[in-house]
Amino acid sequence: MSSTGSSDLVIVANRLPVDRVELNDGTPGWRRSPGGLVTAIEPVMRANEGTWIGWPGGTEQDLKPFEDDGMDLVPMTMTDREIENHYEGFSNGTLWPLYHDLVAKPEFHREWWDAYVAVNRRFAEKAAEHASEDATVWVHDYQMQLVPQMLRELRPDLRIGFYLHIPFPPAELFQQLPWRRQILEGLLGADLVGFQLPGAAANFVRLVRQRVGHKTHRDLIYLPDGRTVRAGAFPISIDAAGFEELSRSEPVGKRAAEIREALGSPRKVFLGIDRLDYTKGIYARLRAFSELIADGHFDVEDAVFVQVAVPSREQVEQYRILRDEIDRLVGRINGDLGRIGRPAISYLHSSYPREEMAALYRMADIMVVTPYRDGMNLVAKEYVACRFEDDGALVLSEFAGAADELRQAWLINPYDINGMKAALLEAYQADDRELGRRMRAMRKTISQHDVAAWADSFMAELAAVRPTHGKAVRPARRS
Ligand code: GDG
Repeated sequence: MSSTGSSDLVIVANRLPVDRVELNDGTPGWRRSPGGLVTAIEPVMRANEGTWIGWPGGTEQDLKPFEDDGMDLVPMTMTDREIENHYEGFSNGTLWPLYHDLVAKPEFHREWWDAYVAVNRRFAEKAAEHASEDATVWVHDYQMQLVPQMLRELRPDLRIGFYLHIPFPPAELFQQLPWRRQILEGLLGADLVGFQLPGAAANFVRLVRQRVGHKTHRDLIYLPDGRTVRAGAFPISIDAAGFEELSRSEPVGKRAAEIREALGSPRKVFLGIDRLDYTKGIYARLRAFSELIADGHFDVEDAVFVQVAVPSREQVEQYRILRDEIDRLVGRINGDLGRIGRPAISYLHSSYPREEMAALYRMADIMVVTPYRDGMNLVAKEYVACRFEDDGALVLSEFAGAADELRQAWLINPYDINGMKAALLEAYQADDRELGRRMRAMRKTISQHDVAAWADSFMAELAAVRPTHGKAVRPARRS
């Protein structure tokens, strides 16, 4: 077999870790995008001179591979139609709601599926072109679930890992998908299929047994061709030390104080930071907060809610509807409960630099994370990492992956508004001892399981699944 590529480690993800932007002099250039995945994978990429294959956003054609800060980046082009059918359509209109417990109704369209297959094939072909003989390829997330099998057919020499960042649904829901078997077979092209939680891995193994008919034993799947696939849980994390350092820095401390002052120095500040997504439970949490004011538990002089909603998937209709709903709710709450210069909710529809995020985490007394379903939720972990004084409260949905590790948060059911109100009030009233006890325990968890440990454990497990096959990948751990 001829291998054409030269990279021992190839990352395949829907997005590249950079965005196409216009530089100050008006020429097109690249800017590093903020997401957690880049931070997670960058160290292992550097240690192995890796190549990252992904879409830079937009429809610009003829983009050439380039190097950015020590990483080889290969931009994939997408046409308007592919963006509509693969990205907005099958990925975000079918899979996203289906995998998040049907929080919204998934749509099934055959032309969306056709585009999904075509785009996955193009990504697989590109990975096959760049991977060296016996290289490791790590494929990411729900937009790319067919890539492992397509790549395996092109390059049986490769060691292939797949990681799903979002939940993997129970069989009862997954079964609705007209292309359920193709997706399962697509994933089985990998040697290791990684999920956030053990329950998701178990859902996958059960579905493979029922729908594809392969033999399974615990977390192992035995394929007729003799290959073994492992399904496992690898809960993702954050660069905890990096966030803490940023939070401790003087400019961030100053900025945190400035924000509180600008808010009118209330006794307590509640904070929500989310992509504006219907899975995140923003509407219900703002209602719960406003009812606590309306019921007289506290006043707008005592407490304010800062909600940052980062613009997301604005071309998808359900996201536009959600934005209008939240706009209306915030307007109504502030109209009913606010006073001059004292809105109950300070609502920001925008994205911010990392430093501003750290300042927000540092100034907030109560972080409110209430998704109906979330693979992990890194915002919850980032808040904990930034609380170096062991203070601050975290109110966290049981249905976020992070709830498995952050047991000392005030855990809530986001469908239960009264339960959520009770937890918000408890967190508001908690004394320093109680806050310290909970936060110390959560900080210990986060510092022991950071993102470098996550990437290393996935890589180590991937190497262990096919020990006689593939080159060694150097670990990411920084000394
Ligand atoms: C998916 C899964 C899983 C947000 N706004 C800004 C900004 N962010 C950063 C946060 C955080 C990340 O984006 C968001 O991550 P989440 O985990 O909270 O949520 P999703 O975007 O839905 O991520 C999720 C994750 O993948 C990883 O596997 O945990 O369950 O849904 O890191 O800080 N960063 C900056 N400015 C912003 O305005 N700089």
